[in-house]
Amino acid sequence: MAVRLSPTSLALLAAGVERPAHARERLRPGIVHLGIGAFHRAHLADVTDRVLADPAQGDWGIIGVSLRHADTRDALAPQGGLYTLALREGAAGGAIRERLRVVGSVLQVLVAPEDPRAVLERIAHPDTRIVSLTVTEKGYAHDPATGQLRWEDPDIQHDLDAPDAPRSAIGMIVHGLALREARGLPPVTLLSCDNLPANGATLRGLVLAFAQEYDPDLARWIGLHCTFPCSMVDRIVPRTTEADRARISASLGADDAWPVVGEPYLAWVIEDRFAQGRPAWDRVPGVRFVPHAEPYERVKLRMVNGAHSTLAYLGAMAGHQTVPQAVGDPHLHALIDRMLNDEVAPTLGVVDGLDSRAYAAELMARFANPALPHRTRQIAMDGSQKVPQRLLNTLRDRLRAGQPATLLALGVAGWLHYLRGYDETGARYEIDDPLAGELAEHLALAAAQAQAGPLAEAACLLTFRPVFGDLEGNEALANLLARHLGALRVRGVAATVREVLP
Ligand code: CS2
Repeated sequence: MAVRLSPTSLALLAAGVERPAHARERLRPGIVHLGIGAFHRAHLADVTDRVLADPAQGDWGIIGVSLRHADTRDALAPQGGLYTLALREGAAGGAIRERLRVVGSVLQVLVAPEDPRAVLERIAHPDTRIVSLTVTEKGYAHDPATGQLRWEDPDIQHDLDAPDAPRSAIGMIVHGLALREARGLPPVTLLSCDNLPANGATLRGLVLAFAQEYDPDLARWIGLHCTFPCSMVDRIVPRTTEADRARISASLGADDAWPVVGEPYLAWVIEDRFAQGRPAWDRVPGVRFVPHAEPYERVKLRMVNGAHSTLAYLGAMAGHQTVPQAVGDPHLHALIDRMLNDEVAPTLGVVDGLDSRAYAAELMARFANPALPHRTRQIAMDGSQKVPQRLLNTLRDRLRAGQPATLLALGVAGWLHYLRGYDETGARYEIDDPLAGELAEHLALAAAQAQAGPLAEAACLLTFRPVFGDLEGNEALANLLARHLGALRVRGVAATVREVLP
């Protein structure tokens, strides 16, 4: 049996595998990270690990927290927190290049449901200076259209009365900060790394709303002393498969129970507002500190994620399993290219150093990466939480300015069409979305309106407020959706795309 990846087996790994350059026993944990999934392990944890090589940075080790499941802890604990990051891309002659790097910045993983108090104590530990988050869009328990806290969320309700055993990320943060404040400890930085517009400001609004309800004095302390920098992260990180695990373990020369796989590309732009210092993350290529991250976030959400979701919905409906397959479809390729250059890029404003044409071209090449068979259905999940900032904000700007938004509307129609639960080959799938129940009811309501014509159906769809918000009643959008939905249902994705492209 092969040896397990761990601090003691590091020396035995295959030549060419990059390893942590720090003495692990000297590291101290300065960061608590909520939501230690693949995304986090492929950016913040990796970047931090590189910086830890400098002994002066040695107090920025990471304590990871899983808010739901024990699987990451169970995989990483026997490995002393070590795991492999595999960066993959296509190489000449159809070959695939894979670089392996063992990451050693994660010192421990806590599983919140098993011991929520341990997480609170970690947030309230004197060594903790940053609490970072990748909890995905739905982890914020907010209304995607307005950014307001969903008070009706059962976990939020629960957490208001459970200062010792919160379940939600927001509850965990507020109750952890309450301990800090009560103990006279200094404030911390709350760093959101999720794909939300103005993610720091959004997080701040949610934390303060919850804290205000729980204890207004605490809300005042948090508002005055803690900082919530916005950040934009860009790296494609598909879910690790069993084949990845087996292949990586074989090349490593040791078993890694849960490696992560991503693209070489990395961009991480962070507002430099930290309550108690920060790691020198910008020593790593691709990482920058800036005064305002909002313009970069807008580019990323609208270009990368807007295109990704459009490809995912239309691609999945056309029967494409993966993003490289979807973008290899000449119709979808042309659609995304036109959507990015004609409809999205003009909404971005002037962003320092951005050449939107080159950015779009690079993005298409990233999507086509043959070494990353990213599942279209993985990206398609949680549409209610993603579509507003990925497509609808852009669309809203276009419609307000009286500019065409036909292709963006096709992306939105692609999502609505996807919600029917089977693709053009007849294959069925589950709708994985926190609002799946409400959406199903609303779709049924809209379908009943369809007797009065496609426009009546589309107008009814736009009354789904958590997603469409103030776009309810927008006739231009209702017209576009009615047309696209009709075409997608009757003629399918390929014909619809052909028809909309000039
Ligand atoms: C993807 C993102 O799963 C998704 O919804 O669109 O995770 C995407 O891969 C990253 O944001 C790229 O930076």
